[in-house]
Amino acid sequence: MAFELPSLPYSQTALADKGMCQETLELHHGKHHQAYVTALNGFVEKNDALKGKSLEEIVKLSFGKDDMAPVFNNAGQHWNHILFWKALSPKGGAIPGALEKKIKDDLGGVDAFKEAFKAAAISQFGSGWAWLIVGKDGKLKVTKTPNGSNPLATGEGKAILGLDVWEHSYYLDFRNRRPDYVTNFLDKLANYEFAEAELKSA
Ligand code: MN3
Repeated sequence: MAFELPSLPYSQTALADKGMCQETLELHHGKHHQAYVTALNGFVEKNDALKGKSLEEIVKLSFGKDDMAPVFNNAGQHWNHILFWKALSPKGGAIPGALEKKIKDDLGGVDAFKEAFKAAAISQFGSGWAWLIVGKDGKLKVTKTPNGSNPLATGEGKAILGLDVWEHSYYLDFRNRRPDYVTNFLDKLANYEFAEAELKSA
């Protein structure tokens, strides 16, 4: 069974007045994410060790292996984007009560969380991702990873929110202004309802 591009959980125009235009979603979902899926399927087709494995299994087994780097990059990016589309919402930005309390307890409050997330997203040199995760100790933590890597691969914890900081994710809407893209995500686009549901099932 080949991997497939998941449908967006909203229309391609749904985020336009929230700072992510139709053309960004057309290219990012329809071209970039699709390319990772197509490449991954090509590797699975040629490698019996990957056949029948879940996406999570392929991410974990290919992580940190030089000869598997192209497999990892595409499997990681497929996994990352599946989470990313769910982490955006036309009704984003509002933090529900249980998640807000957890943020206050573990990260010192919403303002401190947003500052930490911005710092991670902005300081990721080149391409990569910023994450809100539930760590091994059960506490929320803000982290970042380069390129196609993620907290599943590194074993840091369970990602409940992720932000793509590759230039293809923000250049049409924010040009070179990554900090504005990150702030816009945290205040207007982030699907904290999804994050809270993932927190509860962690
Ligand atoms: Mn991307």
